[in-house]
Amino acid sequence: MKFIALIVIVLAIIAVAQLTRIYELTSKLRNRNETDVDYRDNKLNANLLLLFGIGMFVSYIWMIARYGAGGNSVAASVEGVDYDWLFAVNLVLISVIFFVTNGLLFYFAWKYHARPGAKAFYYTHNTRWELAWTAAPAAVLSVIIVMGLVQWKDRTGAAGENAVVLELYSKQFDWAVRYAGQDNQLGKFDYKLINTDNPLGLATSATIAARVDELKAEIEALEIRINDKNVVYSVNALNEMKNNLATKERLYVRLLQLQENHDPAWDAAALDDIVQPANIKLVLKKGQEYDMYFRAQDVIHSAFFPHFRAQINTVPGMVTRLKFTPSITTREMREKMKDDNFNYILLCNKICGASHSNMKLTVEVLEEAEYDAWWAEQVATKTFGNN
Ligand SMILES: [Cu+2]
Repeated sequence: MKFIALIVIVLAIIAVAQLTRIYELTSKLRNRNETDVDYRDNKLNANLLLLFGIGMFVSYIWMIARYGAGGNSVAASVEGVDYDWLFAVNLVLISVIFFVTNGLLFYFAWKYHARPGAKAFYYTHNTRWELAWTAAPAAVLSVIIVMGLVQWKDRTGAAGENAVVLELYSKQFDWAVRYAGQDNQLGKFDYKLINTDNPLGLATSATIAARVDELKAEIEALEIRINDKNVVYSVNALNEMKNNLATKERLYVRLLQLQENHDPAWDAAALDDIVQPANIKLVLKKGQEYDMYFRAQDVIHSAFFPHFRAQINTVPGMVTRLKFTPSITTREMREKMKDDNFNYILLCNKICGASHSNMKLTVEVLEEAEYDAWWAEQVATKTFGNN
């Protein structure tokens, strides 16, 4: 099918080229220069331009009617309703300006096409008009930007007292979730502590000690290999091992500093955190405000919750945050959309590598009672901090 379409396109291009050639030859036969433009050509072009303009308006209206003016579902968060309102204001404004300016553009091009004997009116400029069409858009844009900033401040500003804290940890190519536990406080972390037992690098006296031991063992093993007189290494292999050793030794010094500066009183906040490894799901409670913190391990990702109308970049080396309040449970949304398989999702919205398109997490919004049951189960089966 695609191949046939391609052939049709190629043939159409050849046909147009041939037609142009024929046109040039007939012009020559009629002793007429093909670069001459006469009244008939102008009129034809003016009519075609008007037709194109009308076609563009019709397709715009058709697309809005067919696909809707914005998102593909109702907003599923309290804040999303405000977002949709702002989006609608923008769309109405843009549409009105689009129809007025483009309507005039195509109409004038049609009405004032060149005619025999008609001479163009020479008009250089009008300061008053130029001022007007610079100031008016600037004023309108300022209003839109301020309205956007007000919403941005609301979405990223301080969360309410009862907001539940959680963390989303992004890396190529998945999302892990950390719930703050009973104290609603996320424990400290440090990237140097990341290993298979501690994928989010949580900092407790135990994880730091374990990592110090682990790194010490790695350094010793590497030293033994480098000094092994029974093996002859190539210069490259030896250099690589030495570089690797130097890196590990630097890291070791930093870890000892971390250990020295760590206050064991901080452990409690981390020990009750519930860490869920990548690709499980994010479970939220309806009507609960969430204060979400985001981290990235490798490159910049972007946390995008399309149904909650929320998005924020996740950046290596810094913590970003966002808040929203889910207002519709997954079950209610399935009924609304008449789709039993519907699920809310968290997507990565920053092209972050080869498998970027797979980087998503299911989000489930539950009623309070269901959520409490789920939460009790998580607390009972949690592994981090219990060993
Ligand atoms: Cu990503």
